[in-house]
Amino acid sequence: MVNFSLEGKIALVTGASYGIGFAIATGFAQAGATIVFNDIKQELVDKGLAAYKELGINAHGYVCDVTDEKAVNAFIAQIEKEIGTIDILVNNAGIIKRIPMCEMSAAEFRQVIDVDLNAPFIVSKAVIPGMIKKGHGKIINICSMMSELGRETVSAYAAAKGGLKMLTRNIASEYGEYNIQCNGIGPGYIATPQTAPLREKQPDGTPHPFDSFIIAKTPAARWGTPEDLMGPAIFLASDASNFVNGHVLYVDGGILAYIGKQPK
Ligand code: NAP
Ligand code: GCO
Repeated sequence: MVNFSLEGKIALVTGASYGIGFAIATGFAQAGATIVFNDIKQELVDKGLAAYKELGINAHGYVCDVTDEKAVNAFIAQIEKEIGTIDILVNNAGIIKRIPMCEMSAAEFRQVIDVDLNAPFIVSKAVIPGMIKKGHGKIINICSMMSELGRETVSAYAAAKGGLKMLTRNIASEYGEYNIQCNGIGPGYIATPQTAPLREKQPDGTPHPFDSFIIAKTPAARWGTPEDLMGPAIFLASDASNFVNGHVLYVDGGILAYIGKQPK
């Protein structure tokens, strides 16, 4: 019997008070996992805890900035002491800055790289020793369409997500012999707070041009929802994917396969 269950597993999903991380953590809980998550602000951790409770999930929430290596190491040690060794890590926390490259400061570029690429390195490095001791582990990095494609104004984000794809492959290569699988999920365009500015109605009530653009570029002709990512994440977190390693699973409604709707 193929095992998709996460019973008895401890899953850390970073930045999971809401959005994609919250949906993935909810799916993991439905599959039997114990949920641990973090956010930068206590008020968001509290909001997240309440939201999980509303779904009958007793999650463990902590304040931790994933870019702060010292704080992350203390955070992981605290989880291992209070809850147990982490079986599943989802590097979900992320930011984006939509600024034309020549108008973007180096500090702004570095900030995106710090959260979207350096932090997955920092958190994975803190979690892997426990996984080695335990004899198994699952690391899932939340990549992006921008791990494969560029577009105007997202240079830092695309560089980070392209790097995250290669960090995924490198962790898979370096730690596969310890029965640790590291894969990526590449969501398409998903309706969350991060993409809200791209979906805002125009003052005259017509759709945002980017909204129409994505609908034309997606064979499914719709934006994805965070719930669309739950099943793929459970698969990559479960024993059902123990021979899948270094792979980025694109959950994009077919965007990467499609040239885009031909103009009528
Ligand atoms: P979101 O709604 O902006 O949520 C991002 C989460 O990350 C928030 O909880 C945020 O907390 C947290 N976070 C940001 N910086 C952090 C830090 N330094 N330390 C700890 N937590 C931090 O984003 P989303 O749409 O759910 O996206 C989640 C992930 O999926 C990101 O990696 C994103 O790049 C990726 N992704 C999104 C899409 C999409 O279309 N939405 C598509 C592909 C990939 P605060 O609220 O406190 O900042
Ligand atoms: C953007 C969007 C995208 C999505 C996602 C697509 O401005 O282009 O925010 O980057 O967030 O990464 O997979």
